[in-house]
This record gives sequence, C-alpha cells and structure tokens, in this order.
Amino acid sequence: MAGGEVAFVALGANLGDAPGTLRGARDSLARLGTLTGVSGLYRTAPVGGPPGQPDYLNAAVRLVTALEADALLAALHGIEREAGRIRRERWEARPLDLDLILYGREVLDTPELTLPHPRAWERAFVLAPLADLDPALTHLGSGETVASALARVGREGVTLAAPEW
Ligand code: PH2
Ligand code: MG
Ligand code: MG
Repeated sequence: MAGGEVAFVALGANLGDAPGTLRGARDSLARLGTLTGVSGLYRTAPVGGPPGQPDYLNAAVRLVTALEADALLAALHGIEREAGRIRRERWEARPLDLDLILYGREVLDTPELTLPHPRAWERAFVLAPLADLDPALTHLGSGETVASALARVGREGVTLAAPEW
C-alpha cells in the first residue's frame, strides 16, 4: 500500500490515569505513520492475570506505517516504557499495553512476535474496538470476520465508555 503497511494496534490500560495514558499513546502512535481509524474507548472486565485487578480501558487504532513489523513492535514497547510500564508478571495490571494485532497480511511466529495476534479473535475486549474500525476484517487463518467472532464470544464485560476520546 502507498505510504506503508496497514497495522491494527490494540491499546489497554488499568493502572494510573488510564484515559490520559491512552490519549498520550494514541498521539505517539500517530507519529509512527498515519492513523486511519480510532475506535471508541471501552471499559472491560479483566480477563486472566492475578485476581483483584482494576477494570481496563481498551481501544484499537488502524495505522498506516512505513515501519517494518519488528521496528513497529520496538516502537510500541518504547511507548509502553514511556508510560511507566515495567514487565514483571504475565497479564498483571499495567499502565499501558500496546499489542500488534495485524500487520498487513503477514503471518509470523517468532519468540518476539506472533502475527496475527494469537488470542485477538477470542477476546471481546479486542474484538469490540476492532469492530468499530473494520467489522469485515478477516482472520488470516480461519477467515472468520471480526463481527462474527464478536457475535460468537459475546460482549459480556465490555461496555462503551466513550465513542470519542
Ligand atoms: N490484557 C491482557 C489480559 N487481560 N483484560 C482486559 N479486559 N483487557 C486487556 O487489555 C487485557 C486483559 C493481557 O495483555
Ligand atoms: Mg495484551
Ligand atoms: Mg502486550
């Protein structure tokens, strides 16, 4: 595609000033290319991880970027670190999580990065924001659309907090 590859990035936060952190992250992501879509902001019940975590705020963006997938991933980790993220336990509460869900039509499985994201089509907190961006987007393996995956898993625990943010 002219100007780069189309990437979908999921955003999540459940520690500190989550709305402020997510707005800052959205602005940082915009500097990595061109944002061509921003989902609504969703309040979501935590899935997995240590018990007693606060609710998350989740969103997703579509980004057209000239960065290769590995450089984009490094940039996402840099934005997470700027937001104060320290990686300790898997799925623990965090000020910011940026997950690369899709990078063009790339299929990849390395220790650093799996594309498409292996759990995205099973999680309403990813699918609801993705459905705002492109409900007809298909999974590269199964061909299932975002809309039908969301209907399959259901929207339990996921509510729209703000259409614009
Ligand atoms: N992220 C996780 C684990 N669980 N639950 C919600 N609601 N939202 C998330 O972003 C999330 C989660 C791992 O990254
Ligand atoms: Mg995640
Ligand atoms: Mg992550």
